[in-house]
Amino acid sequence: MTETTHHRICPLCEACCGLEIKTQGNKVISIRGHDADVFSAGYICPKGVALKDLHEDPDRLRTPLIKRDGVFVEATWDEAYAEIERRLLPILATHGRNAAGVVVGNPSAHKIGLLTYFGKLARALGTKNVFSASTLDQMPKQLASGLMFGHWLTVALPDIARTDYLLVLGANPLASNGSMWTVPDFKGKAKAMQARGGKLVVIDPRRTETAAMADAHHFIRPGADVFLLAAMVQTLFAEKLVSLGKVAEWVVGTDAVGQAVAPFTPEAVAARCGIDADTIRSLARTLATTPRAAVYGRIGTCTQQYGTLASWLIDVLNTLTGHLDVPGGAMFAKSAAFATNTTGKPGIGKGVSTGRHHARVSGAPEVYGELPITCLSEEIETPGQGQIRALFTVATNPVLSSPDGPRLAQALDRLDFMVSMDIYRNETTRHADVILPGVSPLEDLHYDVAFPQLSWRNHARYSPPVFARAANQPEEWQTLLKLAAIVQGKGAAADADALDDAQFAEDAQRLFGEHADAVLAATAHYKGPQRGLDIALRSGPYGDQFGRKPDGLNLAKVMASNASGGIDLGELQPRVPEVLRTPSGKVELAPALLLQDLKRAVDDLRGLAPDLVIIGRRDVRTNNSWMHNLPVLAKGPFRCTALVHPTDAARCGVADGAMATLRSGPRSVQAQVHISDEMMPGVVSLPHGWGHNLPGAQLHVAAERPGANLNALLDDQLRDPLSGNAVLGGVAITMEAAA
Ligand SMILES: Nc1nc2c(c(=O)[nH]1)N[C@H]1C(S)=C(S)[C@@H](COP(=O)(O)OP(=O)(O)OC[C@H]3O[C@@H](n4cnc5c(=O)[nH]c(N)nc54)[C@H](O)[C@@H]3O)O[C@H]1N2
Ligand SMILES: Nc1nc2c(c(=O)[nH]1)N[C@H]1C(S)=C(S)[C@@H](COP(=O)(O)OP(=O)(O)OC[C@H]3O[C@@H](n4cnc5c(=O)[nH]c(N)nc54)[C@H](O)[C@@H]3O)O[C@H]1N2
Ligand code: SF4
Ligand SMILES: [Mo]
Repeated sequence: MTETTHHRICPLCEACCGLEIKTQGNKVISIRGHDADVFSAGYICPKGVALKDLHEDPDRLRTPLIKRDGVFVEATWDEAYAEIERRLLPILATHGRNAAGVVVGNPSAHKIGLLTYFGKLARALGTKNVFSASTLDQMPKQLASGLMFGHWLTVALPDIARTDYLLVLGANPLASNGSMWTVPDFKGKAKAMQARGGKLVVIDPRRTETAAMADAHHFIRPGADVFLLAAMVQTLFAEKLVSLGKVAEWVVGTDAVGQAVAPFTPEAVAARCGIDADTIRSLARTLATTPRAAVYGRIGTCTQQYGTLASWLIDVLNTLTGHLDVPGGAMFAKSAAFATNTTGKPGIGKGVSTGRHHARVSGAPEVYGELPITCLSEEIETPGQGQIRALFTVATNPVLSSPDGPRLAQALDRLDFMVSMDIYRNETTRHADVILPGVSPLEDLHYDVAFPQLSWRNHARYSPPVFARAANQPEEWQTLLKLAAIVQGKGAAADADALDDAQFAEDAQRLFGEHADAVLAATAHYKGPQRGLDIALRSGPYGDQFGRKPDGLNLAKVMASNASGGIDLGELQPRVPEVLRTPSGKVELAPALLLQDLKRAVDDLRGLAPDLVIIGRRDVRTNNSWMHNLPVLAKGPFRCTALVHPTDAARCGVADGAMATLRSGPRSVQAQVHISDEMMPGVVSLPHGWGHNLPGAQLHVAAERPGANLNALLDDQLRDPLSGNAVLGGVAITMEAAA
């Protein structure tokens, strides 16, 4: 049989590496990095290779399942849709729109069909009970960026190719391959920076893989980044190091920031963050006096009670030291498609706001159209008007990925009806009444919607499917349209493609007015996400404008570049003021919401350190909660261990390799101890996404070494009040040898 070569963007993490996949018939022969890829240049990690195992995994679902008398039975797609219509519509009719909830998870960011069509289901439902993994992750960064720059995805990114100093807080890109910053081969790029004399400095309660390659590493008390960052800002003002540089005329709020951080002297914060005052001053001075420098913070700075403040102060530092929007500093990508900061009037906009509605039970404000996922259990449990009785989960496993998973598992059993779109019967989907399987990534076309907006370099790359789908398997966008049609009372027999055409006609009218017919005619040979992508590319900043700029991009051109590694659109370019979408047309350095919240941190300056706190961890061979079933990744040393500093191990009486019981309030888990001086004393690290020993899941490989569920220990009531993001680190625990 002949061998065929395909090129495909890896959908497993935010690095978006270009892969070269060789196949024979319906078998994957090999997967390696695509050397010619204009963006990732051949880089790959072990997970990319695991796409073969994912595609071939016998546990991966290929047929809809309906639960009958507590047991899942295989069903046709028509039967599954009919069951959903039969059971869901009476709930909505009796209890109203908010009786339905929807949760969407991480893999949807890596599937264009899920990402661009999930909203159609949510809108069809018309519920305010919309939740996602964003409030377990980056919502603080999105809110801070939105308030400062005007849109939720206008995020300042280190220009690593040209910088000479990179300060990293709460990120471990050597394991995670980067996040809210698409930067394949971070290690190679950081080494190149060091080779030209640049410095990498890491702030982390653990001496991580990234910290180990850094020029300096400082332990920080978990959750205390806001104090360190505010004291660095205070130092800039106190030592007259503030110099906004090129963006000065576009920044407002500098003086207000100076006043707000006045209480945060390095001496005042040193004990609170575990970093001495001299070090704090020196960090601020180096940042201010290095011409090309940037600060980057990620999940460790978001998943804490001051997540939005910490995310904001990172860009305050970038701005006050003259590093915003200049080469070698913190810059903005210019995406070829789908970026709100390339549409509408350049330089001004509506900005972002929160709290258009509130969670029924907790009163938590809506942020970016969502409520905090940590409100989900109580919204299901608490009786009254608007109680969630029916739930859709789309590519998410919150029983493992969200705090107090055991409580959520119990809540899911109280639902009247639950539908999951997923590829596994796992810890969450076992609770569903109907499971609708998604396609394997190798059977799916792809273009990244979000990540080019966060990329270290501008690019446009498209992936055709490697394999054909089974004849009866719909694409995920078609499934979402079907569900939307059912909810809207159009019936389970509605034709998804016809619904899609009607939707495009409506959107084109709104977006293109008198040119709508021409746009529809020019793109009529595509359907679904491909059509949306062609329209976005052609009307985008590099687009052919439907023929008015013949050299510009369209989908056909991006498709044609697949084998040669995509289209390079060059290094990041200065974009202020054009990138801004704030109502003032300025970089808002001192948003009122944030200054107000900073008072919380002032009150907490003398907060006491608990004796022992827990944080999370990632390993390059894992991915959140769902790749532990792939043999090529699951083999090797056991990764779900609790890293404990020797002094804490001695104090708590736990031994290396033995099991320990970790407790927080009424919750507890048992985990295997690994004693390590990588840890800051007083801090224990345990990865999340484990705990594959729950009945009713079908994950044979993962169940062999199930591990402990970190989120069984965490409290779903702990949130950053501004963004609604869960607190996943710095939570007080106790530890003892397991009985
Ligand atoms: N304690 C703690 N908890 C955390 C974190 C932490 O650091 N500490 N990190 C948080 C973060 S950053 C995130 S993003 C969340 C992630 O949490 P989730 O959004 O729950 O994502 P995953 O755990 O990756 O689970 C993905 C689900 O999607 C399914 N899936 C995979 N591929 C596909 C597909 O192609 N189609 C469909 N339909 N389904 C698919 C998988 O089977 C699985 O059920 O976890 C969060 N939880
Ligand atoms: N291999 C692998 N790659 C992944 C994932 C995965 O599960 N596995 N998940 C993907 C997802 S969904 C995401 S969101 C990204 C996340 O990407 P990263 O943000 O790089 O995530 P982590 O590797 O968890 O690194 C977070 C670091 O923060 C530190 N930390 C914890 N608390 C604090 C604190 O209070 N302050 C500071 N300064 N540091 C703290 C932790 O010790 C850890 O080293 O990774 C993505 N990539
Ligand atoms: S770093 Fe690994 S998982 Fe992430 S995109 Fe690249 S190959 Fe895939
Ligand atoms: Mo994430």
